[in-house]
Amino acid sequence: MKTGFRQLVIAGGRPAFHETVHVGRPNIGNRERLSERIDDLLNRRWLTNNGQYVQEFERRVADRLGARHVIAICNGTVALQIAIRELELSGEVIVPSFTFPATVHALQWLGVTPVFCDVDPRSHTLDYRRVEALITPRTTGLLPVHLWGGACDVDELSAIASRRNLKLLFDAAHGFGCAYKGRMIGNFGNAEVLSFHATKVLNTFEGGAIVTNDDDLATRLRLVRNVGFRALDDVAMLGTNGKMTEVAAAMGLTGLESVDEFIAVNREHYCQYRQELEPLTGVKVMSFGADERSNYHYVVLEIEESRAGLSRDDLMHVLHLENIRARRYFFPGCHRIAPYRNLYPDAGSVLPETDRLTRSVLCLPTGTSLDSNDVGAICRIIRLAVTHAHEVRPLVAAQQQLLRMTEDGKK
Ligand code: T4K
Repeated sequence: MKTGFRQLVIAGGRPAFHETVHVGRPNIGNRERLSERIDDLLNRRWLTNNGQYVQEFERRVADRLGARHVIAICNGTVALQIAIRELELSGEVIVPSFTFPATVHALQWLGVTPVFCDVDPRSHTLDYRRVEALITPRTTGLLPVHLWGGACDVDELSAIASRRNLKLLFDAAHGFGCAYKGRMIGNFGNAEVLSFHATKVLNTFEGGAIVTNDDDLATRLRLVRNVGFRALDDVAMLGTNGKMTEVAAAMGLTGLESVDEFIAVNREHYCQYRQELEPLTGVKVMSFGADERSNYHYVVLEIEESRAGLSRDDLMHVLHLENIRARRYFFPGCHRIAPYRNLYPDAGSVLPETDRLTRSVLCLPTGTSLDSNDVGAICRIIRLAVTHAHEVRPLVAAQQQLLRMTEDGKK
């Protein structure tokens, strides 16, 4: 247990963790149940193409969300692409830059121009107050992102979409098990897209789903997912292969049986982080709104450099030395990555909040692979780093300079 500054690796100590601690290690449910399901699907020799586990998974997710249709897809990115296409989004779509690149890539992939909008400082989600100024005659929709286990300003965004006759697609990759004003995420807009990637609260190894209460849309989505096939030798429309496999659905069904425990563990870790880090100046654990029910998927720190005495990147450096792989999602912001930084070089001028967050946000490890001792150890390291910020900063700067010189020497 680290009790003094000199025990930190940055000051010459030994790493707190022998094995790397990650932000998003997979939550794994009952292995025996999973093995039984895998044996069963192997025995039946039915591995994909809308098999019985996929159908059961879709039913169970729909029941949990109280939604009419859940269309399971091979991953969240392809689910976004299929939904964007079937909602006939074209021209321009308003989207945050403060998101995982997949959100924006899905638009660009289909030839739709992403128009970056700034985010709300509290929720980090699309700032509805800035949306209308970005609407042009070419705008066909909004693509807000429910982030971290919180929700967007759903009511305001829905009102804008209906007033301006725009489609509304939510990226709900982080949103499984969350609710907004008592209604489960999955039920808003024209459709919502979930991710079941390995790092998500509920995982299917890789996976995703489109959730909608629109019957016609759901019918088309099912056809598109299956290369447009309506029946044997009968292709009804242009499609792609977005099918979820049976083994993925087996993992999802098994995870669903334990997902409330996963969320409970996340919540405990979140509360512990908040309690232990609250006294620190310039360090804030992001909170969720009173209207929301969270899955506490991500623990998000905001470091205010001028008050904390050290930057987000200084703190990340300290944590990485301790084998704690804290992540600076979504650095540097989509508007600063390829191809957008060249396509839209001026986008940053209207994204001050996004730029602030990409400099100040740090995601901390959580999930069922950690226990409260691990969380306590991480908090102690953060506390030692912040309370000794004036000593940490020059040490980080010196190490980084050494690293740069070594790298230059290699060139
Ligand atoms: N929209 C949003 C808002 C999203 O956040 C995402 C994905 C999407 C759309 C697209 O959905 P998918 O197409 O992915 O279904 C990770 C995830 O790969 C990605 O799914 C997620 N968002 C994003 C926020 O995080 P990376 O590049 O940080 O992944 P990676 O490989 O560094 O994994 C994160 C941590 O988890 C690592 O520190 C290692 C650990 N890990 C990872 C895997 C895969 C494990 O311990 N075991 C594993 O099996 O993107």
